[in-house]
Amino acid sequence: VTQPAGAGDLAAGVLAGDRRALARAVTLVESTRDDDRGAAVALVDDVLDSTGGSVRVGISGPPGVGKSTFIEALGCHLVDAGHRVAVLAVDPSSSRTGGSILGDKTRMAELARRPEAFIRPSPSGGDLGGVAARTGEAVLLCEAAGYDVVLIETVGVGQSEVAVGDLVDTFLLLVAPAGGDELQGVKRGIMELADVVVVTKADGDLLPAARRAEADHRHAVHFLRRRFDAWEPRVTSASALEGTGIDAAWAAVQAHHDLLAGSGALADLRRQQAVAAFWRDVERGLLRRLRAGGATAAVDRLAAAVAEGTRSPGSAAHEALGAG
Ligand SMILES: Nc1nc2c(ncn2[C@@H]2O[C@H](COP(=O)(O)OP(=O)(O)OP(=O)(O)O)[C@@H](O)[C@H]2O)c(=O)[nH]1
Ligand SMILES: [Mg+2]
Repeated sequence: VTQPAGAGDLAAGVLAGDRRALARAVTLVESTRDDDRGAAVALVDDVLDSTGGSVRVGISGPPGVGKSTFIEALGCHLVDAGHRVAVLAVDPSSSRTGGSILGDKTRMAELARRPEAFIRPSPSGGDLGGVAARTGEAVLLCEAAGYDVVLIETVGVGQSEVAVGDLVDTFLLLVAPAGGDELQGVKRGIMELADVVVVTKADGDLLPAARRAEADHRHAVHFLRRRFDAWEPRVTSASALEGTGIDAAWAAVQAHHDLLAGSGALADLRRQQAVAAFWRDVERGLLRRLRAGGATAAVDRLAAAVAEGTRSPGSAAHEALGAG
């Protein structure tokens, strides 16, 4: 593999824990330009021996539930405890709005000021699968730079939680202080991804509702499928505004992580995730290759024939792959 000049310097900067080098490295792996890809993968390979040393946590929840405020409070709590914390985002809407999940950086202003924290908005553009793949590489770069906690934020819309679940050790779901019918609003499939459930805004007038929601969710998770047989999801509540329950939420994450690490399940999980990421990249790459070059027009004609009903999807795909 030939590397452009400076790639080795970038790897050295990342390994030295230099935040500016890390930021440039993440920009490189997020680049959608084909000619950046070689340098990006060479960079990740260069630092690969120094990866794997973080607690990887996915944090999700519906819009407005308090994700940004919670991550700010948790991040500061962890930095105070001596951790180095990276916050990344997978934003399913970024391709639509051009915006970013962490665009409201004002909500994380305090964490952003800490030298022990690295906050990275979601890459804009591209499909969710591509964004998640590049976020997986950003996780490795953060680990190589010495961050021992990586938090990946995503808005709860369905697919994005599944994509983040493929990247993390522990999945933390934030839910609103509401029970009863509104509990039904949290999709069962999403609840089944959660290792830790935290009811937000457990303060002031909302405190009784938060306590009820905590009990309701504790009851509910008992009957759901689990991500790991040996771990029954833990339910807690917290107020990011008052700073209460943040330590308990982290203790639950830590307990889950310790259990996985101690049993060998963590190594298995990460191996499976890495192999799955490989196949997803291969699939996406094959699709891109098929659409590029001279095959585009032929493939488009086949798609049109399927739309008109003159070809079956399977027959058209068979020919498209031959043409690719
Ligand atoms: N009472 C109370 N309000 C909170 C708490 N945490 C967040 N909020 C409020 O809830 C609103 C949404 O908070 P955010 O942290 O922006 O929520 P989010 O989930 O990041 O929102 P999106 O990024 O828009 O999906 C804000 O008005 C916060 O002030 C809390 O612990 N207690
Ligand atoms: Mg937010």
